Amino acid sequence: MLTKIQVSQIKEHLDKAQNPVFFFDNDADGLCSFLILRKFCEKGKGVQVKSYPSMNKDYFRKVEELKADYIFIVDKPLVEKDFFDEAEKTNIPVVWIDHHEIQIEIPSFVHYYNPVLNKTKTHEPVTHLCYQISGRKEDLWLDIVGCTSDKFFSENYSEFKKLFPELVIDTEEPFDILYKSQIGKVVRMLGFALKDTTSNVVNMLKFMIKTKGPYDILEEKSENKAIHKRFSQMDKRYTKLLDKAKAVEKKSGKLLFFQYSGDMSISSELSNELCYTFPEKIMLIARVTGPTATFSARGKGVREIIAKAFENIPDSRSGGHEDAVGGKMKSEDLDKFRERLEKLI
Ligand SMILES: [Mn+2]
Repeated sequence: MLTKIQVSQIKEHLDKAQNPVFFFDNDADGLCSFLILRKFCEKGKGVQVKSYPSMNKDYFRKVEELKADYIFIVDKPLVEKDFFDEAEKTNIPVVWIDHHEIQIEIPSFVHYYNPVLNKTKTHEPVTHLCYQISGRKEDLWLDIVGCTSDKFFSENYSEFKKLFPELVIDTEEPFDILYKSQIGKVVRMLGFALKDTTSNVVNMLKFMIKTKGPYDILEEKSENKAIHKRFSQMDKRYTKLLDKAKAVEKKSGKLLFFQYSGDMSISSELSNELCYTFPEKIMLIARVTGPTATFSARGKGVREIIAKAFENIPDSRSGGHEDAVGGKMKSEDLDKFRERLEKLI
């Protein structure tokens, strides 16, 4: 949690801002963080950050385009130094709220908030922090959505359950909520909606700012037609790939190695669900796009395993948490990489 002082400082920043821009990480935790702050202060625009792993300096153009007087960054673990240099040069205050382990030096002019730095070190999703800041009970559902997306069980779940008993299931396991409940479906719908075309995302954000509860998304109406359409399209392709991967699993040992191609990047969603279904296995889901392969890996101690398997594989990169990483490499090295993994596991 944030301290009382931190909460009041962030509120002060929101108050001072006339036209803030909110940069958010491209997942439901990032989105809900933005929405909670936006609904609270009732001003400003949201911009999804698609560059990975760090937010690059090109995003500063958005600040100029929107004539923003305040920059908020939520749930993004890395920001390029050049971006900050621009902000400092133009004297625009930056407020950065995050919950990842700190990987870079944070410029002194940036107002940085991360419960990892507090006396009692915690990692709760940024959505949860934003909900703590706003304290708006009507946004409780967004707290549940953002937390579930980041595999975190919010202590507000029982309160939400009382309000929407038909949307939840009886569990404290975020993955159960994600795959088996209606509020979990909202999380998955928003995750896919963020992968839609830029103009559809812009419309989705406009729509989401006006929403009052989960039924605004679950019940199809003219304003959310695109979200529903995207979900049914992607969910179909997703389920097909998931079934294929499950068939591969039957023939696999400790490692489930699955690769696919296509313009739809859903490796992280696939590896999460496979990891949920086969918790004792190591998952490696790779998407091949021409000369490059991106991948998502899950399983106990997988970060270290990947780092070892990457020795002698040129132009390979990976990063993330102990049990969940993403990365990329040359497609031509995939077979070699797989062999090394088999040996290591
Ligand atoms: Mn997050």
